[in-house]
Amino acid sequence: MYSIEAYLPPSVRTWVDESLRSLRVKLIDSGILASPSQNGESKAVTDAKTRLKGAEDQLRDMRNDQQSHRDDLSKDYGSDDIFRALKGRCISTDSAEYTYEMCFMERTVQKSRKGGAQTGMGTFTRFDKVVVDDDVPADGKGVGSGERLALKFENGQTCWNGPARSTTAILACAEVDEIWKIVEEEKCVYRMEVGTPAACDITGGRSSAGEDMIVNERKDEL
Ligand code: MAN
Repeated sequence: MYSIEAYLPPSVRTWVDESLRSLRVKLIDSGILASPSQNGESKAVTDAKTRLKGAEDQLRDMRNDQQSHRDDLSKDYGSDDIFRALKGRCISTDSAEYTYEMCFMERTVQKSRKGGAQTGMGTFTRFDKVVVDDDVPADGKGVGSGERLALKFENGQTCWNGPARSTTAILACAEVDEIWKIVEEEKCVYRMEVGTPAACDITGGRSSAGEDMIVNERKDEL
């Protein structure tokens, strides 16, 4: 093309040059030709890639959502799904220099009463059974003795020079949801005693593992 141009008079050559340049700009604008700043990719291809990336991100978010609903469904919430209704309900209490919070089937946290950041004491992993042997105080706010249902919260914030924080919340029958007591049994291993009406309804239903759920021996005492 340029070799032909060389034979053209200068004015015609300029006109041909300009026409070619404006055609090139139109092709780039309409996405047919790649602009030099687009790494050899036309605008149409770049737009399509952006849309694909957006759709992929959306799909990934939806898959994550679906997985968390599946995980939730596969967790054992006890007979009649009593515990499913409690999921996410939070109760808290002050003990020494901290406020402790337990959100049923979600997480436990420790917050300094003087303010500042909160410390994760574990996220809910499973139900467990623990055998306890305590005297019940006069106000009835104690786990008593026998086998009790417990909520395990694990993989919390790592303790300096120690394990990831974890909490065992032992449940006993009570009229209201309440944290009765919190002790740090070992460094960063916490034990909570929790009263909840949900524990009163555990009357020998079957867990998904096929084992008998715990019969709360304190039920008749109340
Ligand atoms: C914080 C709290 C305590 C814990 C120490 C460990 O002060 O989480 O409960 O024992 O860290 O360093």
